Amino acid sequence: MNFEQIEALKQLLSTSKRIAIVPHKNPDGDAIGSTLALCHYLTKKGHHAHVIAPNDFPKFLKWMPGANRVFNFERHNTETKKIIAEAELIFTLDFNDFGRVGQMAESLENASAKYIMVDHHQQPSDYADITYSDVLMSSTCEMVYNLIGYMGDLDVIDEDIANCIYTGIMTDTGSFKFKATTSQTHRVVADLMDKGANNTEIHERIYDTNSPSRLHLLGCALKNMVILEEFNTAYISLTQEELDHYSYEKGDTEGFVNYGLTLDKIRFAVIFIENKEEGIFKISFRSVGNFSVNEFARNHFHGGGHTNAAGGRSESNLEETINHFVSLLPQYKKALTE
Ligand SMILES: [Mn+2]
Repeated sequence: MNFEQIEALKQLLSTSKRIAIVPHKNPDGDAIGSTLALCHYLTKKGHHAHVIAPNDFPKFLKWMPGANRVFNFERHNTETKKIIAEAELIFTLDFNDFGRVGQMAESLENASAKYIMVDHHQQPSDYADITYSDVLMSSTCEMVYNLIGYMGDLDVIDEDIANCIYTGIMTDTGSFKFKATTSQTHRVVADLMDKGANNTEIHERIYDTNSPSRLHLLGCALKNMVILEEFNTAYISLTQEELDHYSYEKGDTEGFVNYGLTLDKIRFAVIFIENKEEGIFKISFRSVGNFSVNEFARNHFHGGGHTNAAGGRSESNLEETINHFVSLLPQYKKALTE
């Protein structure tokens, strides 16, 4: 944040406000961690803050402090619309375009609140009164830590806030290994541990909570993996039938896409997951190096994200979707193989 933004935000927060805090649809660890951390912080500062998620979030995040008070827009429609309409400030975290909140977009567009965006994805929209956008940041959680610091309040960070921020940084950096992990990220994490973040426990609660059916679904996904050596690319598909067969629950396919990248030489990994209810294939793209999956997803699959991690979707059936995907690869051969 620059000096003007910091002063403007300090001014907005100088008196008690009604505040809504919103993560993107299908919130992940960073989205839930950052919104909860900010909510705890603002509440401690005397504001009336609520987290409103566009839809439900995975079970492995439900242990987080405050998670049981997160409103689900789909489930508490009337109540949440009222909170949004009456809010004086709305923080949008870990996304930068109303296209990422699904059905909630209309309520946000009609809100009279001032908007504060905190986000690390590329190409932010310009809806916010204060836009704190930095694509070099490891996570929105690291940015929330910075924001609290800009407000001069690092000493307000308690164990709950530290646990929330730690979770988002850990999940968004693939446990501190992705390129956006800086020495400063580690300094932040060190400070969070000093403030009570339970690193070992968080890791176990996120990663060591597999159900047998999830591991069997992973087995199915890995069996379905197709490797296109010519393009250093690997892709996985999962149909609704397969998901149902392995009693799929929200969050079960989290991280599956990354297995492709663990293969030697593979630089581009993709997973296509059917959602019959929405009539789409949800697609996740991952890459290593300079190949921008953000651009690939934006140009071909109605999506976007970061250089090395992005999402998209297809409304065609599996065969057409895969054929289309494979037909695109030759034009990227140079970028994928040089
Ligand atoms: Mn994030």
